[in-house]
Amino acid sequence: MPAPKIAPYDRPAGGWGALKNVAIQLVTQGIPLKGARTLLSANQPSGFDCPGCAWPDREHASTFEFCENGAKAVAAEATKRRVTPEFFASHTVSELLALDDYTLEGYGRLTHPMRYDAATDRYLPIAWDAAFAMIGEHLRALPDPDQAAFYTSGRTGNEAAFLYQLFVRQYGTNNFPDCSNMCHEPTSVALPPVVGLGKGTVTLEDFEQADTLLLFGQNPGTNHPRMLGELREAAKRGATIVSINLLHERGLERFADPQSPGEMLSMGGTAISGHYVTPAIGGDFAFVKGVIKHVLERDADARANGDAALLDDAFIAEHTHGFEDFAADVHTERWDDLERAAGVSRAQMCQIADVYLRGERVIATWGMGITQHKHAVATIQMIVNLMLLRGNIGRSGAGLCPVRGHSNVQGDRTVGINEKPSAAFLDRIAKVFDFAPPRREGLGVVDTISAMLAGRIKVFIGMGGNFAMATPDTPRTWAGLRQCDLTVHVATKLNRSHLVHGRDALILPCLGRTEIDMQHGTVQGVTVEDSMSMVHMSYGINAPASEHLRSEPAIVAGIAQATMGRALAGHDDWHWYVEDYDRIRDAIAATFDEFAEFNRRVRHPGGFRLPVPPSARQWRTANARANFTCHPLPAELPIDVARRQAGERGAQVLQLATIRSHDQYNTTIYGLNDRYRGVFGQRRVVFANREDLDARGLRAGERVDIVGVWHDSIARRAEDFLLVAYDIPRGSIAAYYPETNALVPLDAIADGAGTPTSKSIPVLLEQRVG
Ligand SMILES: Nc1nc2c(c(=O)[nH]1)N[C@H]1C(S)=C(S)[C@@H](COP(=O)(O)OP(=O)(O)OC[C@H]3O[C@@H](n4cnc5c(=O)[nH]c(N)nc54)[C@H](O)[C@@H]3O)O[C@H]1N2
Ligand SMILES: Nc1nc2c(c(=O)[nH]1)N[C@H]1C(S)=C(S)[C@@H](COP(=O)(O)OP(=O)(O)OC[C@H]3O[C@@H](n4cnc5c(=O)[nH]c(N)nc54)[C@H](O)[C@@H]3O)O[C@H]1N2
Ligand SMILES: [Mo]
Repeated sequence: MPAPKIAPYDRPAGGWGALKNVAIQLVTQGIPLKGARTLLSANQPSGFDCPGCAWPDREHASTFEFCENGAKAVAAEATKRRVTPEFFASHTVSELLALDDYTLEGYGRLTHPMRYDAATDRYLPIAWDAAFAMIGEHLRALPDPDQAAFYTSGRTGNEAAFLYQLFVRQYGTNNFPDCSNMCHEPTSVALPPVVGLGKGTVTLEDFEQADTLLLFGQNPGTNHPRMLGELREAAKRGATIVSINLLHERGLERFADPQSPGEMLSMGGTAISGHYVTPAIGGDFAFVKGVIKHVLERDADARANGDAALLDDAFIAEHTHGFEDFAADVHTERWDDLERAAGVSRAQMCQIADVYLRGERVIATWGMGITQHKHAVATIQMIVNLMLLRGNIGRSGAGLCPVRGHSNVQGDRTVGINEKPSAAFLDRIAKVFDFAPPRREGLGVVDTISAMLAGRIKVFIGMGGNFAMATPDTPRTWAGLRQCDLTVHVATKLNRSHLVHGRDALILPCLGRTEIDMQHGTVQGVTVEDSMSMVHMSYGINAPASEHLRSEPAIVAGIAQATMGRALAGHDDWHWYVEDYDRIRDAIAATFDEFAEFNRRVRHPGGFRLPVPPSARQWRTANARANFTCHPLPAELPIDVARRQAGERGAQVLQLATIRSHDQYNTTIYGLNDRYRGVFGQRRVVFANREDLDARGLRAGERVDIVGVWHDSIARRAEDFLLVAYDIPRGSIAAYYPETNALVPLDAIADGAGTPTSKSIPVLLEQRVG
């Protein structure tokens, strides 16, 4: 293990470092040769969809796209290491709990279904059928199906997800907490009323044609590395790229493509962003509004001078609603207030407005830096307002691009993982499958945890993911999980959620996407939907990590059969669906018109694109128009509320953004470096502005505790972090997730979306004593 150090990084993102780190990962996972072969099948026509992220690829093309972090995700799944019954026999759960997450996942792939045994505090092997029977007994014993919650993490393919929601609805609840509740939920809430669909409107072809890109709050160099290829091409052909980010992320500044011999040899790389804006945490809302204000002012000037209008009047008149009210609302905002809330000068807002006005084809992208805030929904709608002003939605080279996280998080939602299903969808389910699905709204992630704490959720089933670590208010979440009668996790690798368990607990090991899924003697593929609504097939190529693994669809069918008996209308045996996944896809096609002829269309090379009406200027909103929305600056910013609540220590309060290091995939830690940010051999670091440290009598290199400030009296503390002086706006600090989740209050959520405000948590820094 390398000695911890802090050493600033000044080279481009990508480059030789990326190649070297892939090689290190393959060796770490014990698979240098198999791993290299596996990597070559990622996103290939007959290979698997990369489980790394949801960024689309070139039609599952035949050229290999190099991606360091995709390679890490693939290598982590193809690892040689195994967690066997012998492993569990030699460790009590209490012993395992004392280990860190990096160590837990490092033990490798789970091989057998396991059941918790309280007498020995160990997991013991259990036969699949016995495990299913145990789940069935628990579920049938509940007095009310709403006492069970069914979590989904976004790696699950469409087939498993569809079957899962069908079973759960037949069982009788809409309790579908989903990783997207913590992720792009504000996008899914913000977009439908304004453009008629909760998804992005652009394709990769639009990226090829855009002349201006506005990148809000996302770090593609780490989290969507293949996107850097698109940005590099755009920069090379002279497009203007504007990054709006709390931090100067290396990948947004300069990128050397490992597939470009020139860039690799010169060590130079391509400059990406022509403009870089660093708002204060949560300042994007005011920043975008300021940009809009200048756009409107310049347009008014142009008209007054008799010059051509700068707004797309024809588009606004024909396609939109609410412009007049919106413009009046923007007019009332004062520059002083916008500057203070944004942490960006008026001059810079005007400069970016001018860039926007020069653009003929503008794309706006956004990630977690936008969604994980109290005002996330309003911020996204403000970005839409900006785009509508010049008709930048629904024509080539322009549009909205929320950059999703998990590789099938969008698809899971599309096929029915939704705690607030529409009436139309439920009607269709009722008709196709001939049963009465529950109509009550179900629980999302945060509400599930509250319900657990109140004793109203007794059975928790997790289809992938790491609920105990990914969620807010860690000690409270753990208390909630521990009061359950039964917790079940379908997983590929050991993680902490398996150790923070209910009275009964099961770990059900499943195939990963890189593995061959054989059912009834035939190789099965699963389908996924990427961030740009492209649906395609994924076939694993590796032998399963253990002969005892089952596929996710098979596990769902097993649970459903054991719980419901032979009750499914249409086909009375759940296993029938699993014999041939085409049958599940036919059921999906019967349920959703947009999946008509699913099996035929998905076998086209590259798959097919689901309908995205706003990309053709068809607005499926209540008034059949795109809508401008008014959102005034909040009377009191979240940070000011926290300062007031902190009383005499108010002036000391900082806002914490919890972010991903380069060596992690959400709660999975691949390594202890965050190379581009200059952090090596450690994760417990907190990035802070030097002046903020000085003002608090703190110094870089000291160790601190991060302490929560919230309106309730619950003590929240994350201990022992190294202070790193960093180029970050004053008042803002950043540290890695999931270590900091203990600081995120359960009720700190995005208005209207319920997403934990993981990017804006009010905290104090306390020097550690001793
Ligand atoms: N290798 C790898 N790939 C991943 C993941 C992973 O963990 N590892 N996770 C996957 C998932 S599920 C997701 S959702 C995505 C996440 O991908 P991102 O959306 O890139 O997520 P984060 O790393 O959380 O941080 C986002 C960025 O927001 C910036 N930021 C923080 N606060 C603010 C703010 O208030 N305003 C602005 N403008 N910027 C801010 C941070 O500096 C950071 O650059 O990636 C997916 N891909
Ligand atoms: N503070 C803070 N909290 C956050 C965030 C943040 O930025 N800050 N980000 C949030 C976001 S955007 C998200 S999406 C969530 C992520 O939350 P989750 O999706 O719950 O978490 P992951 O870490 O992605 O889940 C990892 C586990 O999934 C299992 N797994 C991996 N592949 C498979 C598979 O193919 N099938 C099955 N069944 N299991 C598999 C493995 O056992 C692994 O341990 O976290 C959220 N939490
Ligand atoms: Mo995510």
